[in-house]
Formats: sequence, C-alpha cells, structure tokens
Amino acid sequence: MLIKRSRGWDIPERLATPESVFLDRRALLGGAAGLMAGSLLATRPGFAAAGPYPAPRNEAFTLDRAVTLERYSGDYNNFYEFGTSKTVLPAANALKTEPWTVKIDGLVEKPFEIGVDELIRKAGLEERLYRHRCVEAWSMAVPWTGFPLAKLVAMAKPTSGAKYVQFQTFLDKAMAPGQRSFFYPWPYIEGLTLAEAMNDLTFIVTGIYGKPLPNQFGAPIRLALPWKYGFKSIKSIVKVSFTAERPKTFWEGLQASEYGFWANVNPAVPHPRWSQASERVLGTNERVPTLIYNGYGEQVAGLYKGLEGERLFV
Ligand SMILES: Nc1nc2c(c(=O)[nH]1)N[C@H]1C(S)=C(S)[C@@H](COP(=O)(O)O)O[C@H]1N2
Ligand SMILES: [Mo]
Repeated sequence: MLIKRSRGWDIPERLATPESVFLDRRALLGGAAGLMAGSLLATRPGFAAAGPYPAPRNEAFTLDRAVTLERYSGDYNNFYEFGTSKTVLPAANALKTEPWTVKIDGLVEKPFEIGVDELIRKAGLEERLYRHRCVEAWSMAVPWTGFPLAKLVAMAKPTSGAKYVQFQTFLDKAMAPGQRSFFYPWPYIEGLTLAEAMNDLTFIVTGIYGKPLPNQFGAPIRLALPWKYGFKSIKSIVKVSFTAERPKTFWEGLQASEYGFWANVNPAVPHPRWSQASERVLGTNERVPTLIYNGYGEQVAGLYKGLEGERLFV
C-alpha cells in the first residue's frame, strides 16, 4: 500500500492521475497554455510549498523503455537504515528531512556546510530520465530531479591532493531502526574517483516524478549513478568529503568479495551467487538483457582506460 504524503496543490492531481499521464501532460506545459496554467497555479495557496518542482527536463537523457510508475518503484526500495525488506516505506516515515544540511569537507579550499534548499537554489534543478540497475538483478527507469555533482565539486573547490569523493548517510539510531543492528558498518558510506564525480552523468538527486523525493527514495538528497550497481547511489547524504585515499564503502566493509568499490554494471561478470546477464524490470513481468555499463558506455567507458587491472565490475 502506497501512503501518499501531503504536498500541497499537487496531491489531488497525483492521486487521480497515473504518473505516465502526469508526466506526459507535464511535457505539454511549455507553450502559452502551460504558462497560463502555471500562473493560475501560482495564485493558489500552497503552491510555494512545491518550490522548484517540476524542473525542466533535460532531453539529452532518453530511455529505451517505459518510465516505471511510482506505484511500483515507491514501494520496492533498498534503504537498510529502515529495514532489510523492500517495504521500507512505512518505516521511512520516521526520517526527519527538515532542516537538513550537507557538510563539505576534507581536501577543499575551505570546508563549509550548506542547507539543502540553498544548495538547490545555487545549483538549479533539471529532470533526467535514467535507468537504475540493482546488483540484485532488478531494474527501473525513473525521472530524477537534481543537478550534476560537478556543480557541487565546483562549489567545494577541491585542492590538488583530492583524488576521491566520499559520501556519508546520516547516523541516527533513534530515527532509523536498521542502524541499531550491529551487523552493519554504519553509517552508509560510498565513494567515487574525482574523475567519476566530474562526469556529466553523475547526478545529485533531490526529487523524483516531478516532486521532492519521498523519504523511501533517500530524501532529501542522494546520488544517481546509472552505470553502476544501485548500491553506489547513496541516499540521505549528510557529508561529502574530498580525500587522497579511496574510501572504504559500506558494502565493501560488509562483503568485499561481492560488493567492491567500482561496481560498474557488466552482464558478463556474475555476482558470486547469481548471474548478472539479465534483469527483472519493476512493474512488468519482463526479464531483459543487462547491458555493459547499463547502456551508458558511450558516456563513461573512457573513465576506465588504463584501469584494466582493477576489479571494475565488482
Ligand atoms: N543510505 C543508503 N543508501 C542506499 C541504500 C541503503 O540501504 N542505504 N541502498 C542502495 C541500493 S542497494 C539501491 S538498489 C538503491 C535503491 O534506491 P531506490 O530505493 O530509490 O530504488 O539505493 C542505494 N542507496
Ligand atoms: Mo541495490
């Protein structure tokens, strides 16, 4: 059961309209009719709460498949802070996302802390259609709203010694029952090389389906790295650190032989316990072949020239 949260004016429309229709209609808003609808909406109470959503779509990012409807993607999540099942939505209601600040530190000119709303204002938002491939061999395709991580890197001004970017999720046992489990090396940590961080595909996400991120998707700010297995796309980020050493990631700490640092999607390299050759598409009965770099090789394969000795696909 999908519990809808109150988000001002857009609620009645979203309750009444499948996301596909919502998205198509949104694409039509752009001409004179769109401007008029916008100005009418702007006079309605509660409009300001929707803020910068929906953001304009960047048409450079296209899909080879249908967008996965929220009724499938929004009730099938991995968010271990709130439990190990896919149905973390009810537990994730406890995630308190306001206020939320992100700390930028490590090898930067001057460390700073910035509120998410201010970060969004400074960076600006756009919408991109991306595929997502979980290491567990399920996949989806969704409209993320956010901005390239490269913009945040530019604000951070890393010094010449910075080679990696480390991301950290919040740590709050009272709020997140999963973090009371000693089995996991909390907090959730992920990392990228600086070159990966600067790639145009690397996207900081603050929204989905034309609205702010619902909690279970990793509100209020997460990563989307569509050419890597989903666990690299860390949720609910509180800290971004620039480092000289490769970060030790959450899943690497737990089981390095199964979940490594690079984790680029490759159908030819099986997980030690299952094949990665194909994937189950959420919301369908389909299994489709998995593509190298999840189909994004043209944009990212160059990042890995000269790194053939690395375990790029684990
Ligand atoms: N902090 C945190 N980030 C996380 C996870 C998590 O458990 N905790 N799960 C990862 C995994 S395995 C996947 S597949 C994606 C799932 O994102 P979604 O629930 O929005 O589909 O989030 C990733 N980011
Ligand atoms: Mo995943």
